[in-house]
Amino acid sequence: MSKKAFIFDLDGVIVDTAKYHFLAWRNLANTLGIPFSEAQNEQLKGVSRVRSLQKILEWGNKTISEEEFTNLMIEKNKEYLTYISTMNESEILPDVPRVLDYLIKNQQAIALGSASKNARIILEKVGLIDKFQAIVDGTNVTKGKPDPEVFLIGAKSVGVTPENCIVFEDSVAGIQAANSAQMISIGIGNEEVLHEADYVFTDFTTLTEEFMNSLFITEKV
Ligand code: B16
Ligand code: MG
Repeated sequence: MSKKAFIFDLDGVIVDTAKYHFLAWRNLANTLGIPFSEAQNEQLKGVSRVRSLQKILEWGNKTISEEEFTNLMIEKNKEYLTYISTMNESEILPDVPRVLDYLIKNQQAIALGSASKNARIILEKVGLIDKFQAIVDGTNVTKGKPDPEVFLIGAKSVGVTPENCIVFEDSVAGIQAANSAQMISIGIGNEEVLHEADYVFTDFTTLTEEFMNSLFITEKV
């Protein structure tokens, strides 16, 4: 049996930081006179910080200088950091610790594959950083999801081949990234939205030990 690796996305899989991104992006958009809805925030899930601001400006039909763009990104992140500074373990999504501990008990490799440049701070805040053998985040990649780069680096960091990796993701772009990396993709969220995934679970509470056991011996075909 080949060695497996389980790669977790962060926002929407381990914690719900989308609500904090929403508050910070909405403030920024509103100061530019651009309306910003929760539906638009959905479209920014898994999308990098730079690409998110570009999309907001496109929605508002606005062009700004490079300098202003950089300043806005700094401001947005400052506000976002104030929200995440108060995070603690109560913000971990249901049954995430149960799944991580079961994988650890069964000597499985665990890695993080997130677009966020704040991933390490968040994992520290919620007390999960020690569960991960490798952390690949927005500071390690040049191409965002749906490019598979983040997951391929994750696989390499733990010494596992892509077809022996299992990715947990809540965004469509992330599922596409896992699929194009030839990894088993597991969507966490809405089945209709994440229909490209190999499997979909509403959340981790319905992910059984039997299912995890079956993943220990499955390879992507
Ligand atoms: P930051 P994930 C993503 O995290 C978020 O879903 C996305 O909304 C955010 O823009 C991106 O991280 C970058 O985050 O501004 O903290 O670098 O889902 O890939 O864990
Ligand atoms: Mg996500």
